[in-house]
Amino acid sequence: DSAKPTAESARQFLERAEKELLALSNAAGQASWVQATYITPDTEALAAAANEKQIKAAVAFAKEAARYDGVDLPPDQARKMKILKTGLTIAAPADDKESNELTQLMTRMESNYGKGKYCPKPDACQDLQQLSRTIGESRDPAKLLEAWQGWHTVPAKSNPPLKTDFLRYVELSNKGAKELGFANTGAMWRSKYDLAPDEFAKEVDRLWKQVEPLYLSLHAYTRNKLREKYGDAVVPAQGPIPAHLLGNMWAQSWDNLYPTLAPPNADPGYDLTQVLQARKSTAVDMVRMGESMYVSLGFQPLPATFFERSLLTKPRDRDVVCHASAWDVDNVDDLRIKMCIEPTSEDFFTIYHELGHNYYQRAYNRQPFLFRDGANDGFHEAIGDTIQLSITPDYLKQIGLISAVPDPSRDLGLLMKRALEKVAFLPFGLMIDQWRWKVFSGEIPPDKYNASWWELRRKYQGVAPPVARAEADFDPGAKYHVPGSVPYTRYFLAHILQFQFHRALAQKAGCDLKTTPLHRCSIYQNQAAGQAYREMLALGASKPWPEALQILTGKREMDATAILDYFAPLKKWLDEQNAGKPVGW
Ligand code: X8Z
Ligand code: ZN
Repeated sequence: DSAKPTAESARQFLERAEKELLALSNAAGQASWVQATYITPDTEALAAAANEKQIKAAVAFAKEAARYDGVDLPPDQARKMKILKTGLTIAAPADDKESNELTQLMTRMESNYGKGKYCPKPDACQDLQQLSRTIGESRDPAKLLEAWQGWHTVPAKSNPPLKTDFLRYVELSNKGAKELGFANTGAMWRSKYDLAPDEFAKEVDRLWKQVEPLYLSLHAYTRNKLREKYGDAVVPAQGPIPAHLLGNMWAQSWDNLYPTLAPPNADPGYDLTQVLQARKSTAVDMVRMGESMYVSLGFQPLPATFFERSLLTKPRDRDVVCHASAWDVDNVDDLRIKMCIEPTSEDFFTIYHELGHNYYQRAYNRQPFLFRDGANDGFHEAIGDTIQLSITPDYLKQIGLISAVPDPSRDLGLLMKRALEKVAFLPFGLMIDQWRWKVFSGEIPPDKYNASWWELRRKYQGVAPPVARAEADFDPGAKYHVPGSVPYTRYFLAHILQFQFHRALAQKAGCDLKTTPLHRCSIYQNQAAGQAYREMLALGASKPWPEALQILTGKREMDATAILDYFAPLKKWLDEQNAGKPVGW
């Protein structure tokens, strides 16, 4: 209607929007759950239809919210309007045919990724889990190369080829974003951080500059060790490291290389994978350990439905999207995780990550619907990772997984293991959206997608493809979040934030940071730390993230000094090892 918007009509509008969006979110959650855990043409169609309804409604409400620009509203209502206008990760064009096409091809991209297999022979297919095991465990360069190349054939072999769908996705989602007043989908993604989009991009650069020297030290040390192992012909003295040698399909975390890179006379004191396998721990056992950690901090046990409805192991008779995720299907307490758990250290840590999402979702479930979200998406990704940092040798001894805590004089090993996981990740966490932002803006045209992907991999990570690549390869499509349309800068932010959160919680837990280094402090069983954490989590998205950060840490800025302090002893040691050797590429 043409009536002039008022504070009262704003209130009524928000009430209607929250009610409708909640119902549509629940319906889309149910349909997407079935699609991701039982991939068939039918579940794909059902999920696409439910997502289309939700996205169309969200776009319509975003447009309607803009009518209240300039109307003086109470702070909560103004914040809800802002969330309505900037909260989408995908905007469908108003045209019905186009919104239909976009939501269908998005669902198809995710399903195709989930179904992806490398089949050297027709009856000898390997899925991502099997190929990842080879990349993580084998030290035979030929086997590593085959597993790497094998998985990287999946995007081009999908039906239709992933790049075909992706191109159209870029086009249609940009059209939708423009209809909402954004320059493109990337600009929309950058608009959610209570900062102007280019200010946010600058903030990300600033944080990267803070941590880059630490990454360079780790990279140089790793390159030297890999040269010793594989020789000059495989690993160059000065150049980037071939991406198939780093123990992970995307070279995003290098902790599988720990045995090769361990400092002498150092020792984390345990190999969690061996411990879990020796104990024959099941997926449920591992989830229960994670749950107990949260319960020890004063969180409530997971609801019974969590164990009835979650997908915890890979079904043998059907395709599923194995990439781990956490869900709150009714936006209240229908918490679930979807994960193909194996008894490994990596999966043990990922469970703590996923449960962080679930405990955040539950903590903010009494907020109005539009505030049932993280303070920003980096917070959401950091909640469980922070708890991972409390998985210390003392904690593992207390829960009975190891019998003795190694002497602190051997702690370089612990730090190295964590750095291979967390520090190695930083440039990867950054580069994916550096690529996508430029793809959405058109600065990277379709005929340069793969070449610019590798330019950025080289620029930020200092890694190179192990064999020549061509534009017919669509290597970005080999990483879940690209076909899954999940923004990635969140993980970079999370890797900075989790150390800030951990430092603040450690102080609240009474760790004396003058005598106990940050990496030895666990908040396990500490009520004060748990209480402080829950206070921040319960805010959800109701306040701008700097306020949530201030409540926990006393500071309003994201700040890399916490991660730098954490790894300072390792940095010193790495620089000694690197003395006189090339650093960088
Ligand atoms: O995707 C994830 C989680 C689900 S939100 C398993 N992560 C990123 C990845 O695997 O690429 C966690 C760390 C980075
Ligand atoms: Zn996550």
